Amino acid sequence: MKLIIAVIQDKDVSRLSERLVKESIGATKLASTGGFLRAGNTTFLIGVQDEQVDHVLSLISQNCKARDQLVTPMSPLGNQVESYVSFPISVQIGGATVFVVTVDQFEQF
Ligand code: 2BA
Repeated sequence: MKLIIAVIQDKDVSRLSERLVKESIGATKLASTGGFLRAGNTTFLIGVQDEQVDHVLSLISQNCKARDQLVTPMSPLGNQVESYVSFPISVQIGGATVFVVTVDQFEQF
């Protein structure tokens, strides 16, 4: 058995959720926050049999798309701690960041 941990942009969550429910694939959604952008995203925990992994990965890739987002990080100006200049940069947020890990044991009580 595998646990698929997928960090998904909020905009893609309902489409992916609907697809997983439609295919009777169990999933848990956790509200999460990206460490870089500090914006909300959603982390799916999806427990599946080994032979289902490729199918679930294809559902994720079909339902999640990469987007460019303008962000305005604050950068220090010179040596003056209180002076900052901000300039927008474009960051591409992937369709999904996915980890597949082996599950040693699975129980439901
Ligand atoms: P964030 O950490 O908010 O990152 C959003 C996007 O910002 C990233 O998209 C990447 O394109 C960019 N980015 C991240 N760190 C950067 C840096 N130090 N310098 C410049 N640009 C940077 P993705 O790579 O598609 O990641 C989307 C979200 O997936 C991340 O949101 C984070 O929540 C999660 N994630 C990405 N890599 C991860 C990892 N190795 N471990 C755990 N979660 C991860």
